[in-house]
Amino acid sequence: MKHFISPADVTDIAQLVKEAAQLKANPYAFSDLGKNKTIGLLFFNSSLRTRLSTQKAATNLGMNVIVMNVDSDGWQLEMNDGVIMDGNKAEHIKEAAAVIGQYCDIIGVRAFAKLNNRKKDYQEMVMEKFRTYAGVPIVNLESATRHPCQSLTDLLTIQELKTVERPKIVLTWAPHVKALPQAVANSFAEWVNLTDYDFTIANPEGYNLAPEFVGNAKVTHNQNEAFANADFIYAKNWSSYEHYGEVLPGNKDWQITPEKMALTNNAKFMHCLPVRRGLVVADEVLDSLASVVIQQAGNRVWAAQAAIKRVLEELG
Ligand code: AN0
Ligand code: CP
Repeated sequence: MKHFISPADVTDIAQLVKEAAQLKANPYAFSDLGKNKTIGLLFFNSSLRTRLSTQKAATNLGMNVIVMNVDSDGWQLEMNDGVIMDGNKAEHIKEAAAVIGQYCDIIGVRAFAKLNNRKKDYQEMVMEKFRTYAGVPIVNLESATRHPCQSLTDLLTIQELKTVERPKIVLTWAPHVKALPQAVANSFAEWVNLTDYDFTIANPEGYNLAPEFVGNAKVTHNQNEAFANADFIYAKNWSSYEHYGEVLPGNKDWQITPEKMALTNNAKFMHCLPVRRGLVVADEVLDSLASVVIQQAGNRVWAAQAAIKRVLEELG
Protein backbone atom coordinates (compact mmCIF):
# COMPACT_ATOMS: atom_id res chain seq x y z
CA MET A 1 0.00 0.00 0.00
CA LYS A 2 1.58 3.27 -1.15
CA HIS A 3 -0.50 5.70 0.95
CA PHE A 4 -3.36 5.31 3.42
CA ILE A 5 -5.51 8.31 2.53
CA SER A 6 -8.79 6.69 1.48
CA PRO A 7 -10.15 3.16 0.95
CA ALA A 8 -9.17 3.54 -2.71
CA ASP A 9 -5.61 2.93 -1.47
CA VAL A 10 -6.63 -0.46 -0.02
CA THR A 11 -7.07 -3.41 -2.34
CA ASP A 12 -8.68 -5.80 0.16
CA ILE A 13 -10.50 -4.20 3.08
CA ALA A 14 -11.60 -7.52 4.64
CA GLN A 15 -8.01 -8.75 4.66
CA LEU A 16 -6.81 -5.50 6.28
CA VAL A 17 -9.41 -5.88 9.05
CA LYS A 18 -8.16 -9.44 9.54
CA GLU A 19 -4.56 -8.21 9.78
CA ALA A 20 -5.59 -5.65 12.42
CA ALA A 21 -7.17 -8.48 14.45
CA GLN A 22 -3.98 -10.55 14.07
CA LEU A 23 -1.86 -7.65 15.29
CA LYS A 24 -4.17 -7.26 18.29
CA ALA A 25 -3.51 -10.92 19.14
CA ASN A 26 0.23 -10.57 18.52
CA PRO A 27 1.29 -6.89 18.75
CA TYR A 28 5.05 -7.43 18.46
CA ALA A 29 5.10 -9.96 15.61
CA PHE A 30 6.54 -7.30 13.27
CA SER A 31 8.61 -5.30 15.76
CA ASP A 32 11.59 -5.21 13.36
CA LEU A 33 9.68 -4.15 10.27
CA GLY A 34 10.02 -0.43 11.00
CA LYS A 35 13.50 -0.53 12.50
CA ASN A 36 15.55 2.58 11.65
CA LYS A 37 12.52 4.13 9.98
CA THR A 38 10.80 7.31 11.15
CA ILE A 39 7.15 8.30 11.07
CA GLY A 40 6.24 11.97 11.53
CA LEU A 41 2.78 12.72 12.91
CA LEU A 42 1.61 16.22 12.02
CA PHE A 43 -1.39 17.73 13.76
CA PHE A 44 -3.15 20.82 12.47
CA ASN A 45 -5.93 20.07 15.03
CA SER A 46 -6.42 18.63 18.51
CA SER A 47 -6.28 14.89 19.14
CA LEU A 48 -6.15 12.38 21.97
CA ARG A 49 -6.79 8.95 20.44
CA THR A 50 -5.23 9.41 17.02
CA ARG A 51 -2.06 10.90 18.43
CA LEU A 52 -1.47 8.28 21.11
CA SER A 53 -2.69 5.20 19.23
CA THR A 54 -0.72 5.96 16.07
CA GLN A 55 2.40 6.63 18.13
CA LYS A 56 1.92 3.32 19.92
CA ALA A 57 1.20 1.46 16.66
CA ALA A 58 4.37 2.78 15.03
CA THR A 59 6.42 1.96 18.14
CA ASN A 60 5.06 -1.62 18.11
CA LEU A 61 6.44 -1.88 14.57
CA GLY A 62 9.86 -0.72 15.76
CA MET A 63 9.66 2.78 14.26
CA ASN A 64 10.94 6.07 15.59
CA VAL A 65 8.18 8.63 16.03
CA ILE A 66 8.27 12.42 15.68
CA VAL A 67 5.12 14.31 16.64
CA MET A 68 4.49 17.97 15.85
CA ASN A 69 1.52 20.25 16.43
CA VAL A 70 2.18 22.08 13.19
CA ASP A 71 -0.61 24.58 13.66
CA SER A 72 0.58 25.96 16.99
CA ASP A 73 4.33 25.22 16.83
CA GLY A 74 5.24 25.57 13.13
CA TRP A 75 5.28 28.47 10.69
CA GLN A 76 1.92 29.41 9.24
CA LEU A 77 1.69 27.50 5.95
CA GLU A 78 0.49 28.84 2.59
CA MET A 79 -1.47 26.13 0.76
CA ASN A 80 -2.29 27.97 -2.48
CA ASP A 81 0.01 28.15 -5.51
CA GLY A 82 0.97 31.33 -7.31
CA VAL A 83 0.29 33.73 -4.46
CA ILE A 84 2.48 36.61 -3.30
CA MET A 85 3.27 35.65 0.26
CA ASP A 86 3.07 39.12 1.79
CA GLY A 87 0.55 38.17 4.50
CA ASN A 88 1.01 36.18 7.71
CA LYS A 89 2.00 32.86 6.05
CA ALA A 90 5.77 32.40 6.44
CA GLU A 91 6.25 29.13 4.54
CA HIS A 92 4.72 27.38 1.55
CA ILE A 93 3.46 23.80 1.82
CA LYS A 94 5.71 22.94 -1.17
CA GLU A 95 8.86 23.44 0.89
CA ALA A 96 7.39 22.39 4.24
CA ALA A 97 6.12 19.00 2.98
CA ALA A 98 9.32 18.31 1.05
CA VAL A 99 11.47 19.16 4.09
CA ILE A 100 9.44 16.95 6.41
CA GLY A 101 9.85 14.22 3.78
CA GLN A 102 13.63 14.54 4.27
CA TYR A 103 13.23 13.62 7.94
CA CYS A 104 10.49 11.00 7.73
CA ASP A 105 9.89 7.73 5.87
CA ILE A 106 6.11 8.05 6.41
CA ILE A 107 4.09 11.16 7.28
CA GLY A 108 0.74 11.11 9.10
CA VAL A 109 -1.37 14.25 8.70
CA ARG A 110 -4.43 15.50 10.56
CA ALA A 111 -6.09 18.51 8.93
CA PHE A 112 -9.82 18.99 9.55
CA ALA A 113 -12.33 20.60 7.23
CA LYS A 114 -12.46 24.36 7.70
CA LEU A 115 -16.23 24.23 7.02
CA ASN A 116 -16.46 27.60 5.24
CA ASN A 117 -16.01 26.47 1.62
CA ARG A 118 -17.46 23.11 0.64
CA LYS A 119 -15.69 22.90 -2.72
CA LYS A 120 -12.30 23.63 -1.16
CA ASP A 121 -12.78 21.16 1.70
CA TYR A 122 -13.97 18.39 -0.63
CA GLN A 123 -10.93 18.93 -2.89
CA GLU A 124 -8.78 17.68 0.05
CA MET A 125 -6.12 20.27 -0.67
CA VAL A 126 -3.91 19.64 2.37
CA MET A 127 -3.78 15.86 1.89
CA GLU A 128 -3.16 16.26 -1.85
CA LYS A 129 -0.34 18.79 -1.32
CA PHE A 130 1.38 16.42 1.09
CA ARG A 131 0.90 13.54 -1.34
CA THR A 132 2.39 15.63 -4.14
CA TYR A 133 5.31 17.32 -2.39
CA ALA A 134 6.43 15.11 0.54
CA GLY A 135 7.93 12.36 -1.61
CA VAL A 136 7.06 9.74 1.03
CA PRO A 137 3.84 7.80 1.88
CA ILE A 138 1.05 9.73 3.61
CA VAL A 139 -1.27 8.36 6.30
CA ASN A 140 -4.55 10.22 6.76
CA LEU A 141 -5.14 10.99 10.45
CA GLU A 142 -8.47 12.75 9.60
CA SER A 143 -8.64 14.98 6.60
CA ALA A 144 -11.34 17.37 5.44
CA THR A 145 -13.66 14.59 4.28
CA ARG A 146 -12.34 11.28 5.66
CA HIS A 147 -11.01 9.50 8.77
CA PRO A 148 -9.86 6.07 7.50
CA CYS A 149 -7.93 5.09 10.67
CA GLN A 150 -11.22 5.48 12.55
CA SER A 151 -13.27 3.57 9.98
CA LEU A 152 -10.87 0.62 9.87
CA THR A 153 -11.10 0.55 13.67
CA ASP A 154 -14.88 0.59 13.46
CA LEU A 155 -14.99 -2.37 11.08
CA LEU A 156 -12.64 -4.29 13.38
CA THR A 157 -14.86 -3.53 16.38
CA ILE A 158 -18.01 -4.59 14.53
CA GLN A 159 -16.34 -7.81 13.43
CA GLU A 160 -15.35 -8.59 17.03
CA LEU A 161 -18.83 -7.96 18.41
CA LYS A 162 -21.28 -9.07 15.74
CA THR A 163 -23.44 -12.04 16.64
CA VAL A 164 -25.00 -12.50 13.21
CA GLU A 165 -23.29 -12.76 9.83
CA ARG A 166 -24.98 -9.67 8.42
CA PRO A 167 -25.75 -7.23 11.28
CA LYS A 168 -27.97 -4.18 10.88
CA ILE A 169 -25.82 -1.09 11.32
CA VAL A 170 -27.28 2.36 11.84
CA LEU A 171 -25.23 5.52 11.52
CA THR A 172 -27.26 8.15 13.32
CA TRP A 173 -26.77 11.89 13.47
CA ALA A 174 -26.84 13.24 17.03
CA PRO A 175 -27.04 16.82 18.32
CA HIS A 176 -24.07 19.09 19.06
CA VAL A 177 -23.56 22.77 19.78
CA LYS A 178 -20.55 23.22 17.49
CA ALA A 179 -20.16 22.82 13.75
CA LEU A 180 -18.28 19.54 13.30
CA PRO A 181 -16.83 18.06 10.10
CA GLN A 182 -18.56 15.31 8.14
CA ALA A 183 -15.33 13.29 7.93
CA VAL A 184 -16.07 10.57 10.50
CA ALA A 185 -19.59 9.98 9.17
CA ASN A 186 -18.48 10.12 5.52
CA SER A 187 -15.72 7.64 6.13
CA PHE A 188 -17.84 5.28 8.22
CA ALA A 189 -20.42 5.19 5.43
CA GLU A 190 -17.76 4.73 2.79
CA TRP A 191 -16.17 1.75 4.59
CA VAL A 192 -19.43 0.07 5.64
CA ASN A 193 -20.59 0.37 2.03
CA LEU A 194 -17.62 -1.83 1.13
CA THR A 195 -18.99 -4.63 3.34
CA ASP A 196 -22.23 -6.55 2.86
CA TYR A 197 -23.72 -5.37 6.18
CA ASP A 198 -27.28 -4.03 6.29
CA PHE A 199 -26.66 -0.28 6.49
CA THR A 200 -28.98 2.64 7.31
CA ILE A 201 -28.13 6.31 7.81
CA ALA A 202 -30.55 8.31 9.96
CA ASN A 203 -30.31 12.09 9.99
CA PRO A 204 -32.63 15.11 10.23
CA GLU A 205 -33.64 16.93 7.07
CA GLY A 206 -30.85 19.22 5.89
CA TYR A 207 -28.14 16.85 7.14
CA ASN A 208 -27.87 14.38 4.25
CA LEU A 209 -24.24 13.46 3.65
CA ALA A 210 -22.58 13.91 0.26
CA PRO A 211 -24.06 11.41 -2.24
CA GLU A 212 -20.63 9.93 -3.02
CA PHE A 213 -20.33 8.84 0.62
CA VAL A 214 -23.97 7.75 1.10
CA GLY A 215 -23.64 5.33 -1.81
CA ASN A 216 -26.28 2.61 -1.63
CA ALA A 217 -27.06 3.06 2.07
CA LYS A 218 -30.69 3.49 3.11
CA VAL A 219 -31.32 7.05 4.29
CA THR A 220 -34.16 7.99 6.62
CA HIS A 221 -35.20 11.08 8.58
CA ASN A 222 -37.05 8.90 11.10
CA GLN A 223 -34.60 7.93 13.85
CA ASN A 224 -36.96 5.58 15.73
CA GLU A 225 -37.75 3.68 12.56
CA ALA A 226 -34.04 3.28 11.83
CA PHE A 227 -33.33 1.98 15.34
CA ALA A 228 -35.83 -0.90 15.04
CA ASN A 229 -33.90 -4.20 15.05
CA ALA A 230 -30.50 -2.51 14.80
CA ASP A 231 -27.47 -4.49 16.01
CA PHE A 232 -25.12 -1.50 16.10
CA ILE A 233 -25.91 2.16 16.71
CA TYR A 234 -23.07 4.40 15.53
CA ALA A 235 -23.74 7.93 16.73
CA LYS A 236 -21.98 11.02 15.41
CA ASN A 237 -22.77 14.66 14.95
CA TRP A 238 -21.90 16.41 11.72
CA SER A 239 -22.67 19.88 10.43
CA SER A 240 -24.81 20.26 7.34
CA TYR A 241 -23.34 19.33 3.95
CA GLU A 242 -26.26 20.92 2.09
CA HIS A 243 -26.11 24.21 4.03
CA TYR A 244 -22.40 23.79 4.29
CA GLY A 245 -20.89 23.89 7.77
CA GLU A 246 -24.11 25.13 9.40
CA VAL A 247 -25.70 23.93 12.63
CA LEU A 248 -29.41 24.01 11.77
CA PRO A 249 -31.86 24.96 14.56
CA GLY A 250 -33.70 22.21 16.46
CA ASN A 251 -33.14 18.44 16.44
CA LYS A 252 -32.07 18.27 20.12
CA ASP A 253 -34.42 15.28 20.37
CA TRP A 254 -31.97 13.24 18.25
CA GLN A 255 -29.90 12.55 21.41
CA ILE A 256 -29.27 8.82 21.97
CA THR A 257 -31.36 7.82 25.00
CA PRO A 258 -32.14 4.51 26.77
CA GLU A 259 -35.68 4.70 25.31
CA LYS A 260 -34.27 4.76 21.78
CA MET A 261 -31.75 2.00 22.49
CA ALA A 262 -34.71 -0.09 23.74
CA LEU A 263 -36.09 -0.07 20.17
CA THR A 264 -33.03 -1.95 18.91
CA ASN A 265 -32.07 -5.61 18.87
CA ASN A 266 -29.94 -5.15 22.01
CA ALA A 267 -27.64 -2.99 19.90
CA LYS A 268 -24.11 -2.02 20.81
CA PHE A 269 -23.52 1.73 21.08
CA MET A 270 -20.52 3.06 19.16
CA HIS A 271 -18.97 6.54 18.94
CA CYS A 272 -15.51 7.58 17.74
CA LEU A 273 -15.03 9.92 20.76
CA PRO A 274 -14.63 12.58 22.01
CA VAL A 275 -18.32 12.67 22.92
CA ARG A 276 -20.34 15.22 24.87
CA ARG A 277 -22.46 13.59 27.58
CA GLY A 278 -26.04 14.76 27.97
CA LEU A 279 -25.96 16.31 24.49
CA VAL A 280 -24.99 13.64 21.96
CA VAL A 281 -25.78 10.71 24.24
CA ALA A 282 -27.43 10.22 27.64
CA ASP A 283 -25.15 9.14 30.52
CA GLU A 284 -27.31 6.04 30.98
CA VAL A 285 -26.40 4.83 27.48
CA LEU A 286 -22.71 5.70 27.58
CA ASP A 287 -22.38 4.05 31.01
CA SER A 288 -24.40 0.97 30.05
CA LEU A 289 -23.06 -2.43 29.02
CA ALA A 290 -24.28 -1.68 25.49
CA SER A 291 -21.58 0.96 25.09
CA VAL A 292 -18.42 -0.33 23.41
CA VAL A 293 -16.69 3.04 22.97
CA ILE A 294 -13.64 2.13 25.07
CA GLN A 295 -13.02 -1.15 23.24
CA GLN A 296 -13.52 0.81 20.01
CA ALA A 297 -10.95 3.46 21.01
CA GLY A 298 -8.55 0.70 22.10
CA ASN A 299 -8.80 -0.80 18.63
CA ARG A 300 -7.38 2.39 17.13
CA VAL A 301 -3.90 0.96 17.84
CA TRP A 302 -4.46 -2.19 15.78
CA ALA A 303 -6.06 -0.39 12.86
CA ALA A 304 -3.20 2.11 12.70
CA GLN A 305 -0.67 -0.69 13.07
CA ALA A 306 -2.22 -2.68 10.21
CA ALA A 307 -2.22 0.39 7.93
CA ILE A 308 1.37 1.41 8.77
CA LYS A 309 2.54 -2.21 8.40
CA ARG A 310 1.13 -2.34 4.87
CA VAL A 311 2.86 0.93 3.97
CA LEU A 312 6.18 -0.28 5.46
CA GLU A 313 5.94 -3.53 3.51
CA GLU A 314 5.66 -1.59 0.25
CA LEU A 315 8.54 0.72 1.24
CA GLY A 316 10.78 -2.32 1.70
C1 AN0 B 1 -13.87 15.83 15.43
C2 AN0 B 1 -14.82 15.60 14.28
O1 AN0 B 1 -16.03 15.56 14.50
O2 AN0 B 1 -14.36 15.45 13.13
C3 AN0 B 1 -12.92 14.67 15.61
C4 AN0 B 1 -13.56 13.35 15.80
C5 AN0 B 1 -12.60 12.21 15.78
N1 AN0 B 1 -14.62 15.99 16.66
C6 AN0 B 1 -14.69 17.10 17.34
O3 AN0 B 1 -14.15 18.10 16.92
C7 AN0 B 1 -15.46 17.11 18.63
N1 CP C 1 -11.58 9.47 17.40
C1 CP C 1 -10.53 10.29 17.26
O1 CP C 1 -9.96 10.46 16.17
O2 CP C 1 -10.14 10.93 18.41
P1 CP C 1 -9.08 12.09 18.54
O3 CP C 1 -9.67 13.29 17.83
O4 CP C 1 -8.94 12.31 20.02
O5 CP C 1 -7.81 11.69 17.89
